[in-house]
Amino acid sequence: MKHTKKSCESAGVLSLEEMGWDVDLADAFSRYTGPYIPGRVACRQKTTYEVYLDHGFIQAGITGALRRAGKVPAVGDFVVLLHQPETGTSVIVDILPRKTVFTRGLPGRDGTDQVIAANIDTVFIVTAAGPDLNARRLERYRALVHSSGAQPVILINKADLANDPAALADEISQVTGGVPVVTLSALTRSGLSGLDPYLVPGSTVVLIGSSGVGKSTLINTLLGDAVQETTCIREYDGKGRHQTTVRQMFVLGSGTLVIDNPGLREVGIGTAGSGLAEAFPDIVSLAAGCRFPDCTHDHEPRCAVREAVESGLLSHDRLDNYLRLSRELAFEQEKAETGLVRIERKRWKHVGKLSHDLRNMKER
Ligand SMILES: Nc1nc2c(ncn2[C@@H]2O[C@H](COP(=O)(O)OP(=O)(O)OP(=O)(O)O)[C@@H](O)[C@H]2O)c(=O)[nH]1
Ligand SMILES: [Mg+2]
Ligand SMILES: [Zn+2]
Repeated sequence: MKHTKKSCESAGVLSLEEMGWDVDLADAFSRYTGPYIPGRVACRQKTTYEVYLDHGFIQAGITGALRRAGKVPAVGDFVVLLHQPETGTSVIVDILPRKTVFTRGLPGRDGTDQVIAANIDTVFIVTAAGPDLNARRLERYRALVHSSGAQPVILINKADLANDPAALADEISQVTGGVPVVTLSALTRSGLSGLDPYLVPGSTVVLIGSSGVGKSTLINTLLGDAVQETTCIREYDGKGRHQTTVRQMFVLGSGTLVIDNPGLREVGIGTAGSGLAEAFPDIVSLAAGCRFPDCTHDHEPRCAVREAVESGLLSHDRLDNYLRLSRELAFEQEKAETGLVRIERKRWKHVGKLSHDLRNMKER
């Protein structure tokens, strides 16, 4: 497979359609008449966005209205842009409806989930042979991916460091409930062809995983180019290791869009509630046999889930992990809701002030 150069350099090679533009997006965009153009966000740096256009590329800011509404474009978003001839700059005025949203699960300050990327077809959950390989962590990532609507694939990188890569893959496959597992080495290129089914033209893949598992190395290998040397957005983290600090979309020679990500340190579960059920289908079906419909499988009598653990049908670790994740979820949801209440309150204060001002005007 031939792969070409990176992001901004390769920008302009694709048409909107080749980036995933479809009738739904065209329909949503059609209500913008005037000097508007559509694009797709490739990179976000503080206040500037790099946006792919139909066979083009542009740098843009966002409107104050969008920022005030808390609508922050994410990498992968299709957006509406307006060129401002007076300043010679372009601004993003709207975000078109997202097909999938992949959130970090950690609510932002206002209680909303932090969006990692939008309009994603496939998520490569990258881990590496060695200490990072951890079934519990993978389960956690899977729960996040499942609620996003994208297809998860687990990549075990650094296969060159494993004594028996095939055995590793087998072991991980036991606990991933049918999610495909690909073992490879970004360094030696072994196993790389296992990714071919997902690297199809026009589809968008995002790479997530702990820092240091080799996400950027894999992207370089797929691009056939050292991206780090051509992008300035890497910084030294003091631990003697380079680290990606910005999310960025690249175009592979295959026509696939690939998004590199900074290593995720803490992956919360956020409001990805439905993802929990997807990651633990065994527990969900067991729970149907619990005496209480709202059983937490913690202390209630006649709990079918705990009985399954006692009879050896379900592993104790797995239930533990499930319980921990659901507690975390409840906590995050509460935080999110408190955030919402705060926003509501602010809005009512604003409305209150408005009607007060209006009354004053009438009285005058
Ligand atoms: N042995 C071996 N080392 C690898 C492989 N892939 C990556 N590495 C090394 O792992 C280290 C980290 O690689 P990166 O690509 O920067 O990791 P990352 O996941 O992008 O890390 P962050 O950007 O911090 O999230 C580098 O020293 C790579 O050379 C591999 O397949 N085998
Ligand atoms: Mg990286
Ligand atoms: Zn129960």
